[in-house]
Amino acid sequence: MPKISETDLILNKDGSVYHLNLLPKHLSDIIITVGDPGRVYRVSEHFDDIEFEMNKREFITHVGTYKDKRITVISTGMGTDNIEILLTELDALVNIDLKTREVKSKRKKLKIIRIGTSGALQDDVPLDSHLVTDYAVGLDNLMTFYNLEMNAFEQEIATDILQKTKLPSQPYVIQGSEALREQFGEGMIVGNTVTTPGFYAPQGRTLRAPIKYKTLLEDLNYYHNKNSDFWLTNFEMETAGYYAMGRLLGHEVLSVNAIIANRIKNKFSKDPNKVIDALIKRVLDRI
Ligand code: R1P
Repeated sequence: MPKISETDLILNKDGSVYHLNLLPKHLSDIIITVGDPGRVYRVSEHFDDIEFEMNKREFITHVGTYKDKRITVISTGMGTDNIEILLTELDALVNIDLKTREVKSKRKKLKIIRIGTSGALQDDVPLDSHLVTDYAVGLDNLMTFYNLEMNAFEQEIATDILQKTKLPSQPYVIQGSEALREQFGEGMIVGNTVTTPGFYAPQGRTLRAPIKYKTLLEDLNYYHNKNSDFWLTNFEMETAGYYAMGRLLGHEVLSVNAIIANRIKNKFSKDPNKVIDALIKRVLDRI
């Protein structure tokens, strides 16, 4: 096995991975991730105890126990660039021998569940609902740097979206873990999530800066693949990165979303924390 160099895999003095600052012993079987670092505390306040805490940039980690189950919760900040770092370093913790810098011969599959917030792209996706992402559609450019393999259906949707909308380039389309959806998604709306490389113009918002794709919201709202009855249901900024990196590295990944805005009705939740807290509790009780 070739050794991975010191600059390809950067380790801290204590042997932990560079950005997450974690060691293999800090990972639970199912890992919860959140965007907002403050949300880590909203998850761990349900824990019976917290055995470990780490703060490094936007990556805040708490490890603790919930009803006899050990759980690691990590924040990521916003955007798929952070998700690339997260998934790569989590994978290194379990699938690379950090002492010899060699890839282990036996691969471990991680289970990762993102608890995020999101805006609805259809008027029948209610404000304050919970939505589990089936397919993610990435409008960001992360996958131009990886050899992601889409199956025939994902490829068809990717091509179709490019043809029917005025998007500048073809998105990547990728399904999340069906096994995790079975475990966590009961009672949630099943949707297809658009992941964008920004919050304002890339999600059709106009404040002061001139924007290029003035009909983006409308185009995504109207997009429909008739053969498969495929609609786009919501917007956020990480899910496609999770699903794609999960496939590239062989991990089970799921994204669940608190719908705190409806972009078609122009409505924002009166109490977003209530919707998020209910989603956190729902996930914790299904682990
Ligand atoms: C934008 O406000 C942020 O909120 C959404 C988007 O994906 C983006 O990260 O998710 P989180 O609340 O999980 O961060």
